[in-house]
Amino acid sequence: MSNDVILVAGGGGFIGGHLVADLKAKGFERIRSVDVKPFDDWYQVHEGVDNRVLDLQELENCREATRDVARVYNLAADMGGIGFIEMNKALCMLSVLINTHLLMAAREAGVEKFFFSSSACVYNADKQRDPRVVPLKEADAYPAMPEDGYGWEKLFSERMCRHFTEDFGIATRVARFHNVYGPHGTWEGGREKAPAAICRKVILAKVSGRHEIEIWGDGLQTRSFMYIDDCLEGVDRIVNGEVPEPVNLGSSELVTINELVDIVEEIADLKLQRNYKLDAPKGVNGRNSDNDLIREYVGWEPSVRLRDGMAKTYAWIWDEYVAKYGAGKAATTV
Ligand code: GKE
Repeated sequence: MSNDVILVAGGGGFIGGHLVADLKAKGFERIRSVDVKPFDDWYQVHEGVDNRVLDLQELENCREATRDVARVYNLAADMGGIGFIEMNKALCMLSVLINTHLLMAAREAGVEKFFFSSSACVYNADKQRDPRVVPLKEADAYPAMPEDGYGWEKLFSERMCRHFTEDFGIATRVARFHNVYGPHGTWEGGREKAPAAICRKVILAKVSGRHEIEIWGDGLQTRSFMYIDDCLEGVDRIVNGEVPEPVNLGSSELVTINELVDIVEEIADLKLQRNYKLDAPKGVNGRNSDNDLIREYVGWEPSVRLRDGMAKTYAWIWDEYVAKYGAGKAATTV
C-alpha cells in the first residue's frame, strides 16, 4: 500500500486532520488531503502531504482528487453539532453530492477500498426517546426514521456504498461515528458539539469571573462521546478488517449532559450556576452505542475514559481560547 496514493477527503476538518497525521505516523508516504476550506481554515495542515483545496461536491474535482488513488477515506461533510444540523438541513443533505461523486470517481479510477464516515444520526428516532436508552444496535437504523436532514443523507450514502460494492465490486467500509471529540476540533462559531461547547463555556466563566453556564435542554439527556484516538484506531481496524456492513464506532460510556458538565467543572476546578435553555436544540433524549458487532468483527471497542479525553480536550481549548481572546477577556460567542 505505501506506494499507492491515499485520499483523505475532508482532510482540513477535525477527524480528517487527525487521520492524515495517523496515516503519516504509520509510514504512508503518498497521502492526498483535500478540503473545500481555504488552507488558513484547516484545523491541521501536515507537511509532506499533497494538500489541495477542492470542492468535492463537483464530480470533476472528485476525479482530480482520486487520480492514482488506491484508497479513499471520506470524512468530508458539511456538518456540526446539533445546533448546526437542526438549523441547516439542506446544507447537510447536500453532502450527498460529495459521497456520490466520490464513489463515481473512485469507480472510474479503480479505487480498491472506500471508507465512508456515517453517523449515529442514522438511527430510528423511536429508539432514542428515553434518556435511559437501550444501546443502539446496527439493525435499529431500520425501519428508517433518522435525524431529519443530516441523518437521511448519511443513511442514503451508506446505502450508496452498499450498492457500489454489490454492483461494481468496490470494497466499501462504513462506520457510524458516535459524537467524536478531542483537540483540533471546532469549539466556537456554531458548529461545535457539546464536549467542546461545554469546555468553552466553562473557560469563559473562569476567565470572566461570571460563574454561570448555559446548558441546552434540561441536562438530563444522555450521550456517549468518543475520543479522537479511539476513532482513529476504530477506523484503521474497520478499513483493514472484514467488516461487510455498517458498524457502530462509539464509546459505550453513557453520561447525562449534566455529568459531562460535572467532569469539565472538575477539570477546571470550578462550580457554576447552571441555567437550562429548554428551547435550545436538543436532538434525541438518549443515545448510546451497542458495541457487540464491532467487537465481533474486529475484536476491539473504544476504551478511552471520558474524564481522560476531556482533560486533554479542555487543555487544548484553553490554549486556543487564551491565544485568541487572552486570559482576561470574554469570548464574543457563547
Ligand atoms: N452543541 C451543544 N452546545 N450542545 C449542547 C450544549 C451546547 O452548548 N449544551 C447542551 N448541549 C446538549 C445538546 O442539546 C444535545 O442534547 C447534547 O448536548 C449533544 O449535543 P451535540 O454534541 O451538539 O450533538 P448530538 O449528540 O445531539 O448530535 C451529534 O451526533 C453525532 C453522532 O452521534 C450530531 O450533531 C452529529 O454531529 C454527529 O453525527
